[in-house]
Amino acid sequence: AHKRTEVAARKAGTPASALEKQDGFNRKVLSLKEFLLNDARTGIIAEFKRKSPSKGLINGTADVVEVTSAYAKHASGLSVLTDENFFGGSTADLIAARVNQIPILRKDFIVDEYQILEARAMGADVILLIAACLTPEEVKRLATFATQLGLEVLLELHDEEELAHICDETILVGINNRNLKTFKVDIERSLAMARRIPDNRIKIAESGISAVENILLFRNNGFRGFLIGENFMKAADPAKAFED
Ligand code: IGP
Repeated sequence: AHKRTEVAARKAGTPASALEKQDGFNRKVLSLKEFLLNDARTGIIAEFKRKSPSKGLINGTADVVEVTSAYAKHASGLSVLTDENFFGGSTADLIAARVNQIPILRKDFIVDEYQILEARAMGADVILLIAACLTPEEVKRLATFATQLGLEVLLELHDEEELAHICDETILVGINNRNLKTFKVDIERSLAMARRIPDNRIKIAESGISAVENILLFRNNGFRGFLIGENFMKAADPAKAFED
């Protein structure tokens, strides 16, 4: 509900027709799917996240261009938080990260087509749809809209009941290891759930990944992508943390 109010306010300031004239619309979209399937890269989607509801302030001083440029050398994609309220993110952060030539996920709570137009305008390649926030019909509608704009869609699941949210347009399926209500991370649960996702989807493990062993375990269970935020961001120098 909070998101809808926020979106309505921005819509009143900048109508959709004005967004469509912005630079991002002329950009060629980079495919996260293709980058994830390219074995010359790590499969890691490195996330720029300043703070979070579960951890509070993670890194207040990190420079978005410096950090994402270091990530981009080895990562398969970037994820940039644009939600300001809970995660301290901004559109400016994503626009700054756009200096990198790898796919960028707009990390936010998307509930309205307008936010997808914004994502395209600011230069994102992929949007996130969170099953826990949307009905299967809403996922279908928003994913179709995003696909028509040339964007890819990452559908985030946590519970088995949410498998019904998968649709033709959601080729990228993320499983959040973290329960959004209790903040508890449970990797075994994600591995069990992954077995129920159709083989023609690219599986991405999200949250709480802090060791190479975690990545190998996910990889051995058919995952192609590994979304990592805090583990790098909490370091004094996140750019160096990724290189190590
Ligand atoms: C990254 P972590 O534990 O590596 O910082 O997690 C990412 O998975 C997490 O930030 C996330 C998220 C979300 C944030 C997963 N789903 C939905 C905001 C909204």
